[in-house]
Amino acid sequence: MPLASSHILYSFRRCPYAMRARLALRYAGVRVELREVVLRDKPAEMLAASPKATVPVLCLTDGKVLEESLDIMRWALAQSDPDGWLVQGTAGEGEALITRNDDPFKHLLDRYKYANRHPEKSMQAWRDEAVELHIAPLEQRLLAARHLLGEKVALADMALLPFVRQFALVDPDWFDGGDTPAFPALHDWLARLTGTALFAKVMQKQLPWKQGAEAVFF
Ligand SMILES: N[C@@H](CCC(=O)N[C@@H](CS)C(=O)NCC(=O)O)C(=O)O
Repeated sequence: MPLASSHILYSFRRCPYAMRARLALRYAGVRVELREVVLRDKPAEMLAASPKATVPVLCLTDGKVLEESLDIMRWALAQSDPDGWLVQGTAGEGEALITRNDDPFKHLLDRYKYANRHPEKSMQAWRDEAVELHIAPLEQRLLAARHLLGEKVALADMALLPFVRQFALVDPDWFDGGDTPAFPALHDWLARLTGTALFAKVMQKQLPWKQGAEAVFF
């Protein structure tokens, strides 16, 4: 494959994995060509670079391909990490949160979100499990500090943010809880991190990419 003149990110606006990759790339100030993908009609160019066929995929100008969102985040922060996302917390603490998020919590989140496809438990029972596993422990951390690993934003905050947002949006009335949210510290953390210019930027709408279309830079 010919080497490209800029890095290329295959992405899908609402995918939480692609969102975390875009958050890190934008924060690090890495310029990429953004190619919005339609998941049921993925471009041949993306599939040729990454037969695994999930977004995000980052194709670097040196020919390397990163096809895991966390690899893209870490690569972006290795280019530039102005606020020290990589240096918060103790070794392993952030990794443990991300592992719990990406594996058992994501599993429960999908069941809570699409409870009609998983009738072996009620929607509320899926939610209760997700709360016990992940949401309540995150609340405990945020009662102690402004972010998950301490006062400052860490990689773990941004890696978890799109998934916690998805959890909140399944039933916003329940999550927002009127005047008193069930998880006030998490509610506040989510509002703060989604209220930033960075978040607004990564959620900008894009038309799906087609070969020959004018490149969109991000
Ligand atoms: N472990 C991957 C997971 C990526 C993933 O599952 N992305 C979903 C969209 S949110 C996807 O592309 N699924 C394939 C499809 O829907 O065809 C990562 O962290 O990048």
